[in-house]
Amino acid sequence: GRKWTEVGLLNEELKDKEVLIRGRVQTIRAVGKKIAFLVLREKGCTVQCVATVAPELVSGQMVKFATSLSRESHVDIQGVVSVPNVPVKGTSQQVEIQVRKLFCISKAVPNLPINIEDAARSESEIEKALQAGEQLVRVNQDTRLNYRVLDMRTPANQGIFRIQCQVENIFRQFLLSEGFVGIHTPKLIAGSSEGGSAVFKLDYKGQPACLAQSPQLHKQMAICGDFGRVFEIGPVFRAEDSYTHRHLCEFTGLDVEMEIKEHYFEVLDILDRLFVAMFDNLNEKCQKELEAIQKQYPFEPLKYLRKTLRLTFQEGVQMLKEAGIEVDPLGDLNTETERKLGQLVLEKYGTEFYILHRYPLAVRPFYTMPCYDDLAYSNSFDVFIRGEEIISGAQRIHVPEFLATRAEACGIDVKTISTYIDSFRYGAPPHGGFGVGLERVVMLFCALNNIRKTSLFPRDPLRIAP
Ligand code: ATP
Ligand code: AMO
Repeated sequence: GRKWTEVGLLNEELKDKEVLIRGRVQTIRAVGKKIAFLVLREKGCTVQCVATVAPELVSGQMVKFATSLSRESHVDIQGVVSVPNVPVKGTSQQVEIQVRKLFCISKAVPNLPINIEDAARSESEIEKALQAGEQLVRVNQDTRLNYRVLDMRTPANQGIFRIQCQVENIFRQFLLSEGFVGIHTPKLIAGSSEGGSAVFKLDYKGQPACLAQSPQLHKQMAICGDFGRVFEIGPVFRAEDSYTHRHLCEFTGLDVEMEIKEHYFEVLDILDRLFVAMFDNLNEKCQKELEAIQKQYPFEPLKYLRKTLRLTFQEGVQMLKEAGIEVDPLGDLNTETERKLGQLVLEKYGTEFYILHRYPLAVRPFYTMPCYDDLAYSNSFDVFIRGEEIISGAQRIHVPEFLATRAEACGIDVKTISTYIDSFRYGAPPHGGFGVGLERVVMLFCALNNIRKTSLFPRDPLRIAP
């Protein structure tokens, strides 16, 4: 069979070699009837191809055919690699292809709803172009999401979803190397797993049921089943009723649950090493992807410490107080005070990634273990990147009577979770864990302003298609 070379791998070492490449027509420009310049794109990488009319090379008809191709059509090009004297502007690859043969594999319609080049521009490039009097359409978020298949083709989006895959990959690899077992828990369940109202209700063959708001109950049951340490990567459903920059109705949860011997800090130790390893790996192994994202959405690399800062909730409240912001020491932080605390932590400790622990019990879910020394607080934590929450976790109550009491006190219909509570009646080890929102990790690592940018097909209160 014939062999195709990836556009991203075309370089000077292939000079004078004949290659076969497949990709999309990003742009075409004719110079008279004798030359056509065609930028071919594959997986976000681009190369300039030149078709020049010459005997035994390319016919005039072929140049005409090339210039008739619509943008985004899929083509095969056979040609010879050359190194231009002046570097090509605007392509990722620095070599050129002298076209010998050109085949159209699949045509795109001539009027695309999104122009990929426009969709790939940064805000400052758009401003500059507009000032220079260029005609261009700013591609808004809704248009991008309506035509996501086109939007996905920009280099930044290619980078974002490859990074997302790598986050998931590191999560899995790291936990496997620490003796965790990957599990899958049901997404159709009888009752709400987190309490609260943000639950999708449905009819399960005549019985009331919910879409799981988290794998919380079943990951704990796997601990009761002696798996010791488990993780899950799976969908999470939340019937959020407001439209925000960081809430989706369906997202990907990265969940961890583990036995502990003495202290919930054992969970934090795993979390700490996992995330430092993850950030190191992304910075080291995903440079190309990060650069592609940076080009469209410039951001400062995340500042994080070798050993993650741990502050108690009370210390956080005190820092806010010293900055003139009063918050309820037994209440929760809101989006604004979380952001503010993020700034204060950055100024004082030089990190944009930190753990806040010992939250007031009243603001945590029913399964959270209170602090042994002060029942107003709990063995729980949230983790923040750039002042926004990416993780929640805690030590759990493993005493069934106490668990039932707490569930009732939190207004949960204990009947709907009786099999969960019963799991603790056959001897249950002390345990704890945490849940991470995958889309939030990618959004905040790259300082993106909207979680819809890091969900391939986002589901929010206003959107269930495409
Ligand atoms: P979690 O599901 O763990 O609670 P979260 O990021 O939604 O994750 P919360 O503790 O619920 O965190 O909320 C923190 C703050 O975010 C709230 O005090 C509130 O200001 C804001 N918030 C949370 N949920 C919503 C929502 N659906 N719409 C608008 N704002 C919200
Ligand atoms: P929590 O409800 O805080 O905790 O969720 C864990 C993490 O999931 C992400 N997240 C979301 N991401 C996108 N859209 C949403 N609507 C959304 N809601 C939450 C956040 C959050 O930190 N069972 C506990 C975890 C545990 O204790 O193990 C839980 O679900 O990044």
